[in-house]
Amino acid sequence: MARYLGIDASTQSLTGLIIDSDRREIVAEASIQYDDYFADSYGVKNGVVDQGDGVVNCNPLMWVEALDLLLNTLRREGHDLSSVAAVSGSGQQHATVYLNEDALPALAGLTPDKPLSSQLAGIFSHQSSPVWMDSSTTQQCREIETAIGGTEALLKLTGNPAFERFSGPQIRKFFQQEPKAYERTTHIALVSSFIASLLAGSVVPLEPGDASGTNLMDIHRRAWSERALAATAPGLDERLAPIVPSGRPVGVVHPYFISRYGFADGCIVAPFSGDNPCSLIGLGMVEPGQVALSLGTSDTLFACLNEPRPSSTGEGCIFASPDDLHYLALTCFMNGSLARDAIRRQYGLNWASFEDYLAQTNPGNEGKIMLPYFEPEIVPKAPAGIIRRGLGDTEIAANVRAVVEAQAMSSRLHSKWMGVDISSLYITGGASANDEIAQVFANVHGCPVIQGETTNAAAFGAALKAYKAHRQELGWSSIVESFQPSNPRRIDPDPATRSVYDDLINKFSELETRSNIG
Ligand code: ADP
Ligand code: XUL
Repeated sequence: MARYLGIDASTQSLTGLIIDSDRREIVAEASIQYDDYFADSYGVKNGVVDQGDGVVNCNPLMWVEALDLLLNTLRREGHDLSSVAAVSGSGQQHATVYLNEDALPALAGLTPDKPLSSQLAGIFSHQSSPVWMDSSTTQQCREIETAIGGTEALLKLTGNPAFERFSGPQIRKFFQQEPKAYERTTHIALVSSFIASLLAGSVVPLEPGDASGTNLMDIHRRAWSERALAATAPGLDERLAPIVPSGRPVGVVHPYFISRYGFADGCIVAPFSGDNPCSLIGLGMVEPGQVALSLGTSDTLFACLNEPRPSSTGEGCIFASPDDLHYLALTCFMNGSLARDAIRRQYGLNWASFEDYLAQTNPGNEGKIMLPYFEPEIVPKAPAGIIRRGLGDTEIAANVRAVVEAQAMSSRLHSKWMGVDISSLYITGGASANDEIAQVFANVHGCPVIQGETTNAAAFGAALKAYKAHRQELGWSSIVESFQPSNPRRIDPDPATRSVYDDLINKFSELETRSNIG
């Protein structure tokens, strides 16, 4: 019997998911919600600390504590970790972890009699990790683009223009604002490679899926670009572990995890990738043309591509797929669950009543529209601020519908650059369990929405990645096919809503333009 563990270190939680390759099913799923455990000790809300002025970060020691908690939980729930042949994972993309010279010996020398956090508290050269919600690096973005020869040049080299949340601009800001701490930094990891490093007890390589969210990777060679590194910060090449293929093991679990949690000696650690790249795999998208929607903290719409075809409109990102062959085109909307949650809380609702309000209101919302920028929006680029048209603040039901319709229309408008025909949408993420939300997306896109077996495709994709690393001889198609849900839930669009949304989307687009957004 072979089992594989996928760990998703996402914005709001750390999830562990175990698959059984003989039974071809998910046998365990457990999550540690950061706010439940760390609101006081690390001051997090929705998993992060919002410092104001676009600065959003998190103490990386929280993720360390969460790993012990998660593995304890899996054990307590009776899951035998000795049957896990390999572990891989996914992380919220772009966030960086800064390590000092004590990191390597501390990781290698972990002893099982103390928790990780008490042994690793001193390994950071920077006590806060900027996360993907940080938007404070506009100046660094422009500097990097200029040094490379302009936006087009960076786009051609890395597949992406400089985005505020990407790791390169964040690293440059750290180097500029805290040069002494940068000097003390021996390794810079991503959340993904950091969690993998904890498991392996050494600083492990990165893989192309998450490395492509840094503005530092040559997207064609799937290797660090010396030009991009030089444009970002001095001595960066010495501080970054190499990029290796996503499907190749990078180590075995450290004895700490064998003694404490019963992992088998020799259990493989495969490289961790980003949450969106792992969701691509978890949703079975290993062929070009398929499109998916993740309704997590952010909403992301992404497609599998043959070629790294960048967005000429500056709306999208190109990442390498962890299948080590294809690419991932992605549009990221900051105000996903963040905005739905804000509306839910504003009107004192739970998810059931939120869903009821959606069911009770008419598609098209009688023409009432909202631009729901509770936080500064990534696409279209816009400062924080809620704009309502024909919509009163006190109309609960209409506000609930307006926020979801806005998100669905925005995802339709701002995914055109991908050049793919969206004939169905696979969905994942916390809000994908909500049928009424899924129905709005199906109606607005005019295509069926397909719900998978788990709302955590990132952790599932990570577990599949672990399977692949252990069984290198297997092709990706056969791996994802063997785990295809036998009876996926499909939500069909209501054809009567087609003309409603064709009309409303024009008004929505006009409102975006008139609001000087983009
Ligand atoms: P992330 O991976 O970014 O941490 P998740 O994919 O775990 O996020 O999604 C978490 C979010 O899912 C929560 O913030 C919450 O707003 C949303 N969520 C959970 N259940 C529901 C539901 N039934 N309806 C709508 N949203 C939900
Ligand atoms: C993608 C992005 C977010 C994070 C958090 O570019 O910034 O989707 O990966 O989920």
